[in-house]
Amino acid sequence: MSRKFLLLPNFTKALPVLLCSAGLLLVTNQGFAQPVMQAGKLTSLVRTADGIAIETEHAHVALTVFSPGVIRVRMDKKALGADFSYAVIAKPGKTDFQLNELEDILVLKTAALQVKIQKRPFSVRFETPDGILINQDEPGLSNAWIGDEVSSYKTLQEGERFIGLGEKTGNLDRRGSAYTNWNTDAFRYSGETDPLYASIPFYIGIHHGMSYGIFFDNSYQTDFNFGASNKRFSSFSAQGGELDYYFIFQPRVADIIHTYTELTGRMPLPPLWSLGYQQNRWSYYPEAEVMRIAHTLREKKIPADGITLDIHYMDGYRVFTWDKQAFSNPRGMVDKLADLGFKTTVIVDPGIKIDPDYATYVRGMQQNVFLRYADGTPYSGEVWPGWVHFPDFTRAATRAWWQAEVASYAKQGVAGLWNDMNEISTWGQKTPNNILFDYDGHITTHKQGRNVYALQMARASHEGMKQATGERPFILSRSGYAGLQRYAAIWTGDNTADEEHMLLGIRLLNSLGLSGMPFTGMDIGGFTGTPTPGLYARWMQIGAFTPYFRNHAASDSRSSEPWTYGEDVLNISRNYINLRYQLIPYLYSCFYQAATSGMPIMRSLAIDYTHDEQIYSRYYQNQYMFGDAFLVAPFASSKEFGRLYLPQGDWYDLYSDQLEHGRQAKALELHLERLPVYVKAGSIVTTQSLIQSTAQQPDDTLFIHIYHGPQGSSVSYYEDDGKSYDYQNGQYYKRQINFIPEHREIQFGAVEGKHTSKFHKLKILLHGFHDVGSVELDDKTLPVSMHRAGFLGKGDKELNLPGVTIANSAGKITLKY
Ligand code: NBV
Repeated sequence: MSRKFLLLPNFTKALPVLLCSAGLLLVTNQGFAQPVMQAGKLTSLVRTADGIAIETEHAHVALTVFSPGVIRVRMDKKALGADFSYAVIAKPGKTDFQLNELEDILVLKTAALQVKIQKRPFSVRFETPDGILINQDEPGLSNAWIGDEVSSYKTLQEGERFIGLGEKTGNLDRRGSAYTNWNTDAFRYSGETDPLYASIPFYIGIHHGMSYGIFFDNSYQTDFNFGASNKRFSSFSAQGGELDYYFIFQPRVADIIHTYTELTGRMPLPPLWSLGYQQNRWSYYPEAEVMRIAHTLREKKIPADGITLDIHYMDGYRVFTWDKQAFSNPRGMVDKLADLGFKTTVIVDPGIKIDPDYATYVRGMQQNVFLRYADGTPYSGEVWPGWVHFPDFTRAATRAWWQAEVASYAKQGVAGLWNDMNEISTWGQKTPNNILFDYDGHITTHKQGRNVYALQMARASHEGMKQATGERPFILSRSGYAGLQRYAAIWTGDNTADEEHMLLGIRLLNSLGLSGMPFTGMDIGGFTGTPTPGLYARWMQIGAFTPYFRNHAASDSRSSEPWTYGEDVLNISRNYINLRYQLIPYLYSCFYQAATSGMPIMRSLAIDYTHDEQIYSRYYQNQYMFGDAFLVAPFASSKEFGRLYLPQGDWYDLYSDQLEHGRQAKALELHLERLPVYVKAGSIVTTQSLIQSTAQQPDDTLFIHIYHGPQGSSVSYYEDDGKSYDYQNGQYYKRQINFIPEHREIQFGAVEGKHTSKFHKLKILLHGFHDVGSVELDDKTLPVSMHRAGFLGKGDKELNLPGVTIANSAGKITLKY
């Protein structure tokens, strides 16, 4: 269908003109032609099983009630297409709603919100059940098309803030900024670069003590404007496809993330080893070098779980092959690493070398797996191996081929697949738009396919490893789209060794966490460039408080293992890696929480302290919670003083147990050996004895640190075998631990699940409790003795804490103090 728009140089002076071959031009009140087309007046409506179908003068609309707090809005100029999404896995639940038609508006009401649909012209307004405005289409602009580009314009609310949108540079509060989603290999990106590698078109708006989420499920290039260059609206637009968004209204930001991850899925439990320290380099080779790194980590008593092989392990960068000279016996090497307690992860790039002697390529051609132009010729792009074809991962048969190829790695004992260059990245960085993507039977072009390419590659990698090993795979991806959390962890690509980049990395991870991706990491130490020893040390400390703890460096950087920056830096790095390994019981329970609720592990303060305006300030926006208990305050290593903000509540200095009151800013004297970390009063933190890798059993005592505070807290402590899917059949160990200060009680709920805990004893350590001489367990009185404990082990100023050790029995345990 051809459309002709007459673009007039000066609309207001123009004569009324209507040039319209397809009825797509509007005539405004003033009578001039409009190249921006809105839906126009509502012409009909039908109540459907789960919402309303609406026709307007120029659009087809469907509103679906997913749940009381989730309304999906779909709109197109043409009849709505097949309902297909790579991101959304939920189906609308049976939800009660009322529909009232009034003269000018339709009111759709659920238990959580009401949607007022204005009829003339059509526009949507979301309100609380008692009529408080949450979000509305900006009157006069509403939802509109400019050619194929579709946009929704929302009235900017007074004081409105915007957070999330995945891997985006800039500030925590995105007000005043605009962003594009178009997966890009952003080598050496800066603090302003946009777009980066991954697209997650989901954000959270905050105003007047409320918060809501909008997930715009459209994989074309999308653009988000949060009041940049205008003060009238926030908006989201796509270069094609439908306006298809989910409006989420929940009381708290955490609930919005919970709901968003109900829609797009949650991270499955990862293998335990992937929570350990990962040593990377572009590239460790040959085998002798890999083994030297592994042995040195062990000799220097630097705990670690993973060694990663970058592109040089391959034969001429051909994925699924090994360089026979450098790695004559891959299985043998992987086994030797396993004996030392290491898991091996290998990099895989999507580009398959065009080489008739390369079996993967040959099978790919036979099975017709590659992306093609409309004339049937496979697309060739140039990347590491030379000219390559790219698998069309949006096609089921291609994913099946990839899964079969991936099995070769599983056979060699490889445990992790690192999916790189999957934006798609090529030399020239301009993948042609006329390449066709299967899009699982909804054939489309690169324009719609690009942003979901990495998501589908991660899916195939995940399924392939899962099938081949029967165990939980570890997949790391550079690029992605909403829903990536179901298949992979993500890291923030090629960062730079400077202080600002380290802090930017924290905001990127926090933003990813707000956007449903809990398993995140960055190249600790910086990918390009050389960090100062101080920066390296500070970054390693922060790395210990990130979900995926990976040290990495580019091929032309100096090596970046913890021992390469001198003895002091080695000690600092080791101290914090040790701390990380002691925190594994706590951390694994955080991962369990992420897997079951979507709650990220690294949490922007905007999650728990949403309406405290201080946390958005430039000074404090990098602070974050690591799980429920720890507040991490990252500062550039070059600084001697820092400004800290402690939000509401009381806080303990992790190292000294000194109590600080919240809702106050503080000047901090900074020391390189200490990353400022605080523990929220009332918290429960579980730790274990130091181990050198998760393959090693800790001592049989689980330490339970209780931090006194008026609110107390409740946590789900979780364990399983850390590798298989048996937990899905009840082989897990879970119990609730409650600290109830008003009853002076610490309770352990009865154990759920059939797995046996690693720990036979529980040592309860009391922080900030005064005058506790004994505790009561059942009818017995147990004396409390003093225990030396310190989070940084030897050399740290150790704390002297009252504590008691009891048997870890499976029934309910109540301790009274
Ligand atoms: O495979 C080499 C690198 C890798 O080390 C890095 O982590 C990726 O982000 N890869 C990019 C390709 C080349 C980057 C210049």
